[in-house]
Amino acid sequence: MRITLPIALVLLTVVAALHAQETPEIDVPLLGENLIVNGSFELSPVGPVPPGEVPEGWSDEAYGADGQLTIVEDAAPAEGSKALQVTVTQQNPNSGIHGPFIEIDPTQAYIQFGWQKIDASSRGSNMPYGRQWFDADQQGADQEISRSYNYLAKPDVPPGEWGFTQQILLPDPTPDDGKFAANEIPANARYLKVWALAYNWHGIGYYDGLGLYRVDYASMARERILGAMDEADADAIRAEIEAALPNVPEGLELRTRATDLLAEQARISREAAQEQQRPVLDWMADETRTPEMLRELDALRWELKIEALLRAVG
Ligand SMILES: [Ca+2]
Repeated sequence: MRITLPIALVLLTVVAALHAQETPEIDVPLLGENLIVNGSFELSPVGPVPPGEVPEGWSDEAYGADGQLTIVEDAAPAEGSKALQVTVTQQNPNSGIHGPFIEIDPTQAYIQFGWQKIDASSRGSNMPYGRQWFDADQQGADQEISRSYNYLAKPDVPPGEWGFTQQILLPDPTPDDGKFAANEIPANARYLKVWALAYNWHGIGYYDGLGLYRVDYASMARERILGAMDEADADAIRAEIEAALPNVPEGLELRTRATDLLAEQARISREAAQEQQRPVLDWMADETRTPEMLRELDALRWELKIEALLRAVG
């Protein structure tokens, strides 16, 4: 059957809407599968998780506590039917789950997200949800363990309501200073473990819809860079400059500058258009440089015109 274009567009819109419902507030393109296995806890039977065990896909109960985990039929919006319940008490104030080692590429971008809730009867809360980074030997990415993990911001919702939280993780742009921000991937990181905890608190908390995905940073950067080039009419400016250059004598600073700028514009366009995988920091450098480069290109065009006029007069 041949699907006409308008119908195909409608189908695409429906698919996009369904996807949007699954991950309600994510507006970046994702690549591949969820790197967290059983992040929605749908693979686990309802009921208490036996002491010493964790839900399928997870690695260990945080703090080696003794059976404070339960799978309940109380899912976050559009997250199936089940969620993880974590109960912390004055006697056992710490629990939660650690995921297994997940291999990552520190030059790429990721997003971590999830739903959290605390029981309507619970006072206060402390449910740190985040990750620990590990190096190629699966040792903490920082020798100081407290500097090897970070948490997402907590959702701002009242007790009894599910709240969604997300964080985009980008390569550390300054790996040599020995520190990295909460949303940065340390340059030596090759693995992470997801942490979904209830810590130093007593009450009942819930986790559901936990996700970790590669972000398709290239497609966003490509659109921004090539869009800026189109908007500035870079091809037309380029053609004008190329046409004017033969009239500029060799050895003139203006000529060197024009040649360099044309080469840079060509490189950024070429690399933005290609499909080959590039480090996110390279994309970010080109995104930052493009508007300034386009301004310089435009200014150069006028300098060349003035130069040509002066020569005609002189
Ligand atoms: Ca679920």
